[in-house]
Amino acid sequence: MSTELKIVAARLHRVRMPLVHEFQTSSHRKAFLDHILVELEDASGATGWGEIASSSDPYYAPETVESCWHIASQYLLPAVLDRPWTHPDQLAAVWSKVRGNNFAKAGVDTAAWVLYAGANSVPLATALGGKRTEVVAGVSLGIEPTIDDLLTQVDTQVAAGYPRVKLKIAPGWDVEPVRAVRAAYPDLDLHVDANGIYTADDLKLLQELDEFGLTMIEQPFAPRDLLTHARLQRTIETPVCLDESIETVDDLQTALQLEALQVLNIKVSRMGGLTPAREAHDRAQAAGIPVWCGGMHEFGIGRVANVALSSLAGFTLPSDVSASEKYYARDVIEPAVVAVEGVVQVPGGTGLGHAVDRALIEANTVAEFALGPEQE
Ligand code: OSB
Ligand code: MG
Repeated sequence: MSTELKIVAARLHRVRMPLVHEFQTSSHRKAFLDHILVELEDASGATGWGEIASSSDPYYAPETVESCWHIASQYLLPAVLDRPWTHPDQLAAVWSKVRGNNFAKAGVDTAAWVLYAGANSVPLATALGGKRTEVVAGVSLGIEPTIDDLLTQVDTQVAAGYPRVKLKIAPGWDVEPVRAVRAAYPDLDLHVDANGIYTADDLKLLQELDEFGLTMIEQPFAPRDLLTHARLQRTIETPVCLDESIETVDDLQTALQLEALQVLNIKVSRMGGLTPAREAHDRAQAAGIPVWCGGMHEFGIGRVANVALSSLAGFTLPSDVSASEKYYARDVIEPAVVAVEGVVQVPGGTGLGHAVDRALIEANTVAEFALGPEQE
């Protein structure tokens, strides 16, 4: 695959989509999301789409929609314009001097991979080296007003066929909701995600979760606090999973060395794109650490990229690639992502493998930015 590509126009679309069900984590509550869709156009007129799935607020990661807009429009898009390339790795090298800002990079990187897969007439998953034709999806459930509300949510998702349920936890919403869900579903593949809200003072409380046979405890402590993650892991059977702690492949190497994790959540956004996400997968696989693909409530474009990534061999645990309809009444791609009994098909069409619904994107666009011939 060595087709030469050159991006001649690049556009950002800030798109606002209402969520079908409000979502609450340990830090915030959301009714709609603004994501930035990245559209790269090459000299042949073909386009590749990517998604910058940053939260509006800097609570999950330091980035915001505004910071991503700034970085993508002022640094990333100008860097890739009018530069010949044959593989997305070469573009990732171009913006490597921009530190951090992984969500912004991820959207541009994904668009480049989609363009690359399309130009070489292969599905995105194949371009990445994925072999699976279907991936198992799990659902992530936010903090609910009451345990009864949570049980209703679990009932709905289990009835829909999802084989794995993850519960967001936070102080005051941890052992009791987990006990209730476990009592209702003794055999369910269940895990919890704290988004880094606990501290070393909470070790005892987290150890109490060990009795529920959880598949993992995800990111109990602050992102940089690898030592406390390692300390918890030494005292419990339940695997510790890292999410926010791992922003680079170097972070992963450090965490592996410290034995701070037994499972890795790979998010395309958090790692800065499919290029570093794939590298993290390779390192984890070499270290014998199972991985799964985390989500950021992606619209269809980012969601399909997550599905493609999850087709790699090391993604042996269910990924956060639930159906579009769990979050959005209508998605920006056609057809939407569907899950049947918790299983999502890896698209077999070239490039993204789904059509992009431009009319819906235009109808929901709140800001646009463009670079290219028509702007000069
Ligand atoms: O930690 O996985 C997380 C959403 C926003 C911020 C952080 C997280 C999440 C999710 C999303 O859990 C799950 C999904 O996209 O299906
Ligand atoms: Mg998480």
